[in-house]
Amino acid sequence: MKVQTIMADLERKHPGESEYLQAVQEVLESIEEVYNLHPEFEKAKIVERMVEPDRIFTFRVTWVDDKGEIQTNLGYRIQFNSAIGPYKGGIRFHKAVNPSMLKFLGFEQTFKNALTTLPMGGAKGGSDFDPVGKSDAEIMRFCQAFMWELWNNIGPDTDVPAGDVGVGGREIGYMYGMYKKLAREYNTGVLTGKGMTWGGSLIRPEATGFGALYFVEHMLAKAGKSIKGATVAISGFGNVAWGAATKATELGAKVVAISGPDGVVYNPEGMNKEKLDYMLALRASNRNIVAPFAEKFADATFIPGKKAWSIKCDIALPCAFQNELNGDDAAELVANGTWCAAEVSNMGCTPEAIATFQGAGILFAPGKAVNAGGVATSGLEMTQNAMHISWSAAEVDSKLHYIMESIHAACVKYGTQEDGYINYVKGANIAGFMKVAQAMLEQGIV
Ligand code: 2IT
Repeated sequence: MKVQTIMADLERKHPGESEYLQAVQEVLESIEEVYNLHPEFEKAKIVERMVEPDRIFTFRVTWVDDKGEIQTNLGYRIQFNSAIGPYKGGIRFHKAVNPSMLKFLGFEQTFKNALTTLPMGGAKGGSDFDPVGKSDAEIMRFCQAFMWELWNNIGPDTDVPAGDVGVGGREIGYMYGMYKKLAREYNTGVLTGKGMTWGGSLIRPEATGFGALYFVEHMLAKAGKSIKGATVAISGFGNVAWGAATKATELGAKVVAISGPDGVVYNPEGMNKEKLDYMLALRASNRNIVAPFAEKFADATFIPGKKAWSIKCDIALPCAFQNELNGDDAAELVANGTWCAAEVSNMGCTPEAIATFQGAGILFAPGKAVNAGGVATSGLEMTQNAMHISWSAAEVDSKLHYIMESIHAACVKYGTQEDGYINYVKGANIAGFMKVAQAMLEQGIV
């Protein structure tokens, strides 16, 4: 396998799909060496088959807004790879959603899910529907219209969607309600991230952020460092940012920044319960601005137009969107003394940013390892649904701990370089790839 040849072919077939091509290139560069040691992979054309989704559903979603006007959006579900389990992955509602974005996310999801130790394939879905400023009734009508199209292509053993950017517990509720009506079955396992009274799992809302911090703890311990007393800059202020901020604070770190599309909140005193609760209220307000945080808390300052990476910190945690931390941001962080960066968002860092962090020899770990606790806990939700039981929060949390520890160990196993530096990007990509490739090989040409 030659990365350049495969990439040239993909660029020709999928011109302009920049996020998708970026995600594929990163994985191929990581695995090239190992792959070429396995002629059986080459013979079965594993890479050529793995880079293309199994199938893509594209559909029109028409709904009526509060003014009585008819709105039309595009909906997608990308079933990427089912070698190790049913398709599994979130649904993103964001105005910039397009096939390239969802293909990158579905591709990443395949390897991430393989890392979780659980049997889940990779998928992603979403819509260019923009939830910002929409009323609750509009959100409900949109979710219902979206599910009306999707319901027949998903199922507890087929494809199990969940939340992502713009899709939280409320949206999953509206989608599940419509699914149940159309399917005429109480198939709780068809979606994850459900409410606690109807099949949801304790700890799922916290899992992505908590799991990320468990991973960071392992990474720091391996490097002989501790999170206690460290300053942490977090981008975003949604569910994932909230989970990360909550656990970081609990572990004794000081969260000195959160951010939104409007700018960054500098929060030198760190978080407390009231501030963490307010983050959730701010997100639920659906306005997508973080500035009100600094109006409410006198010790915090809002800096318009700036990113979280302009704030001096020990640990940087991108928790918002892909490519939100670029090469210049990474250089600024390194110059300000940052010694650890972990992607909590999917592909939160550009390739230039990753090269800058790794070049500076600081700790860096990729989203598909760091944020895998979210989908892993979705997997635990599926297990509970299949068994018709609910585990306690302590039980789910202990399983999440074990999973994050396993993912960290897999990264170390495959990513430790001769000079001792742990290349977590390479480690995560190789570990995820080997599992999926082996399964594809054993299942023949399908
Ligand atoms: O990116 C992700 O891993 C998610 N949005 C969660 C997917 C899931 O199925 O829980």
